[in-house]
Amino acid sequence: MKLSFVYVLPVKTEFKYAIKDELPEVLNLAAEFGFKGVEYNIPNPFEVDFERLLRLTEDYGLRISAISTGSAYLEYGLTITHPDFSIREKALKFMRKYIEHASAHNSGVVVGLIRGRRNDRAVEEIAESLISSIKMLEDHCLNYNVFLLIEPLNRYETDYINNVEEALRIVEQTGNYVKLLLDTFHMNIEERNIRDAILRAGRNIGHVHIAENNRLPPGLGSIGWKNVVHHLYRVGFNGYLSLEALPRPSFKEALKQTAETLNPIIKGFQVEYDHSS
Ligand SMILES: [Mn+2]
Repeated sequence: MKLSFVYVLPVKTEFKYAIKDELPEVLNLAAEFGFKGVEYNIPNPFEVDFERLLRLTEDYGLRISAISTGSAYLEYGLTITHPDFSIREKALKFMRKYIEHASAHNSGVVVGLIRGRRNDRAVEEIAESLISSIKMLEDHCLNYNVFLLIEPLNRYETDYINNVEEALRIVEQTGNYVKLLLDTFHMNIEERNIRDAILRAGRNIGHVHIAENNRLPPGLGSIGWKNVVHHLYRVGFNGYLSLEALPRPSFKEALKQTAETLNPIIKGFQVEYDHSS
């Protein structure tokens, strides 16, 4: 298992500005703390100088662990289940571009908020819409060797797919290019317990977001990280644990805090489970 962190690229800020000032410093620090990946949350995949981003990331010895898409929903209101077909088409166009970007390191594209909200629709109706949109992306995923990552989100953030069980139903009806993204913060709210949720998701886990029960970085809350890492290894997961926490007391401190909490735990289990490193 490897550490990663989510980095949200700015929407309206000059991209050059962000790259010049903050990002290299963050990448450098993360690499120093033993992180191996970075997950970019990209508001508009057509407006990002992706080649440059990729080169910069690789310059620091890091890989792109996933591409997250929540800001395309927050910024443009795009969803792949939107009742307005033209908006849905635009969201799918964004998804195809995200998939192309994610192919740089054969990682995954997150299907979180971009899957849309149920609102007054029946569950069956939105499920049908989501499944058909996902199937429209199947060829692109297979051609580019990229996964789609369905992320259950807690009830306060969405009214559709709140837990592992609901996400598994989508995987069952699509294919093995669709995996689960488990987020410890959301699991802590929605699952009976995190261990059982991990065991239930099993081989379908493609990516993991890590944060405490209070959204702080690991070590500043009450989640049992040894338990989490152990059960992820038990089901054969050997991918990224990607930090998605509040940047408190600061982004840099959050990276350090995460590394200090998780590096020893991962190392402890590596001898037993991780034969890839
Ligand atoms: Mn998440």
